Amino acid sequence: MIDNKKLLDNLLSAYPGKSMKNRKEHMMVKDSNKNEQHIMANTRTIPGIMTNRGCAYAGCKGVVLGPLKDVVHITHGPIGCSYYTWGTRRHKGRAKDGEKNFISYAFSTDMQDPDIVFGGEKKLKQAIKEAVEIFEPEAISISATCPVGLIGDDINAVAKEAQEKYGIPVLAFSCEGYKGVSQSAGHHIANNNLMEHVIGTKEREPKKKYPINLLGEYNIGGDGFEISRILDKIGYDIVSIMTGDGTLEEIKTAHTADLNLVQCHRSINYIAEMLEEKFGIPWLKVNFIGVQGTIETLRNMAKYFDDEALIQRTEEVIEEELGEIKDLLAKYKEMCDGNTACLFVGGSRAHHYQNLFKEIGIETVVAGYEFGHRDDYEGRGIIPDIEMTADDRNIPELTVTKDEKRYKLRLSKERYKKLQEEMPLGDYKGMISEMKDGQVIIDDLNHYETEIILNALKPAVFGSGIKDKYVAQKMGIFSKQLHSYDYSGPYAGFKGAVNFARDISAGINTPTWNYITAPWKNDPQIEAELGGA
Ligand code: CFM
Ligand code: HCA
Repeated sequence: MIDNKKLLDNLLSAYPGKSMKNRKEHMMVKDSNKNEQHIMANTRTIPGIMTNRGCAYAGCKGVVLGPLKDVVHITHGPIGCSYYTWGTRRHKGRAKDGEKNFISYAFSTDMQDPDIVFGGEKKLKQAIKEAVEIFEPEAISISATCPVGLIGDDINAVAKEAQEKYGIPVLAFSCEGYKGVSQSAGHHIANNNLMEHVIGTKEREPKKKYPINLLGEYNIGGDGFEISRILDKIGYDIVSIMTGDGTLEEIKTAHTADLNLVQCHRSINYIAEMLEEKFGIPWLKVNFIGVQGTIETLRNMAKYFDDEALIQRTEEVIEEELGEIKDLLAKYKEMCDGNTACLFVGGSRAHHYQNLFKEIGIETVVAGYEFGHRDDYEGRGIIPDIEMTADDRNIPELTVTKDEKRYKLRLSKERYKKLQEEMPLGDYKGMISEMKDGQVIIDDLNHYETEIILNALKPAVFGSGIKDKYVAQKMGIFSKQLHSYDYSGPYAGFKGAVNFARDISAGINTPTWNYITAPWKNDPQIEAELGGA
């Protein structure tokens, strides 16, 4: 049995003093005997370190805005930035009757050297003109990349002029990559703008009872399709999804829902909070990853709406769905049981997927986020406002002030309090509380640390992203991309759990890994540097 404290000490010992001190604060071994355990997060990566993080532009344009299918998303910047957010995340979108869907396109101003020298606004205006003439979109978004901020192009002025000229919303996002320490700042910028300019601008007649928004679900590999299938089957009225398979038209009406479900807390907590403050809609932390998580979520939702018929229908659907998957899940569990996983994903999946891994008998021994904040690790209750780090402070204050409160909370205070005791209403517990003693949590894991950890612990599966997948696989360790799901999915909900179990059991049980010799095994110098892998 490996002593994880020693493992971390060994890993840290290779760093020069200042870096060691810095990195030490970003890692811990869970120990429930300690009163409080804290972890440093959402701070700048040490320059020179190979991080998996992306930039504010990726978080704004790529993550939050990208899935909105009826909007032409123009990247104002060099073509590489646009290319980086084009398709690889696998957020899917299907146009319903009469809807537009521009998801498969990459729109960019393709800035060149002369634009940097003489300014790029002319090019941006031309790009908007072409987009309107050729595609006739419902709306346009403009996302700024690093050079735009550096040369001072005024995308807000261009957007305003275009909006007046073409009569459609043209939204400008000042999400230059350097605006924060990671994607996280970009989420905040996107959330603020959608709240300020889109949400609440159109009314909607309810289609059924129980109107809800699904926040922080981006339909990666079709997850949102599976979740919507279940919610439709029970009878919920989905007002909007932010933003997977979503449209700006639907988001305009989001203020008409009675409950917000928050799947990825990290990327959308700002909108959830603002919707509660401004429109009185409570939010519930949900988790549609894992069978038990899905069941618990559905039960909490039914309890929230407090309707016997809904509670009964929920139980019927759970039973029916379980009946369809249980034999297959049991079969895959048998093939995976007793294995271990290391998970390193953006800001919520390294937590959410632990449940699903457990359900097929796999224990997560190391987990971490690329860009989670401390509340994603430690829970919301514990963290006071000191959490605001440089990247948060660069962003304008929330647009909702106390005087603007227009709606009453859609529950009595007493009922809200009572429900809070039974479910994560307006609350999020974070990753650490659900991990076991001795397990390791590491923030902003880098490539050096990845190699040391995988070498020492040799998990059966490493759940991570494209930047480190092949490093792991060259070491003979199966790696499943938990960002894009490689080419698979959905993994959410009931049917998704089976897809996941199938893919993981195939990956673990293939004999391929026995035929691989890590390159450093044949190179004594690298072998020594890696500490005797
Ligand atoms: Fe939320 Fe996401 Fe994630 Fe995220 Fe992302 Fe993503 Fe992710 Mo990649 S919104 S924090 S910024 S769940 S793109 S769909 S997979 S890093 S863990
Ligand atoms: C992003 C998108 C990303 C990248 C994934 C990866 C995604 O943050 O820019 O590094 O493998 O999910 O596509 O997180």
